[in-house]
Amino acid sequence: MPTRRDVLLSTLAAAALRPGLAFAAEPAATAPTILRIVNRTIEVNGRPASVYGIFQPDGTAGITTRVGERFRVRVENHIAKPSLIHWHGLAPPWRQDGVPGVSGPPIPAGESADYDFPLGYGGTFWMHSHQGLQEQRLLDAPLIIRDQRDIPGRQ
Ligand SMILES: [Cu+2]
Repeated sequence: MPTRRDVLLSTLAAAALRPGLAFAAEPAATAPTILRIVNRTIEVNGRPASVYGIFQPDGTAGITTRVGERFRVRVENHIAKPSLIHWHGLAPPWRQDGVPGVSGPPIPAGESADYDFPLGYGGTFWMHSHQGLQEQRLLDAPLIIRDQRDIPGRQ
């Protein structure tokens, strides 16, 4: 049975062989990936520390997706304060850029916001809050966009 990695690599290989064709079709609508802004406790020097985090419902930190997919995400704010997530390294429409007071208001406690834009390039990025000092309290997570460079033997 092929693994997700096998499927991803074969898809990317097909895209590399047929540049301009593989990602030309409009992808079918899919359910958004849920990202929850949450409180969590970690251990620092043997003592508990209250910090934030960004996790999918299955516990995955942040998101890993690939070029050609849409960035279709719903951010749920599960902390008691307003928050907003900036997609560091991506180039979304400016209203979806996640900078409070610039691209839009923060997400109030208990509410959510939806994001949907195409991913035109790959890379290893991160997502983080631009609200107050939330980033310094670990309100951040990986943001990985795979592309043909993930195919072994290619640069
Ligand atoms: Cu940033």
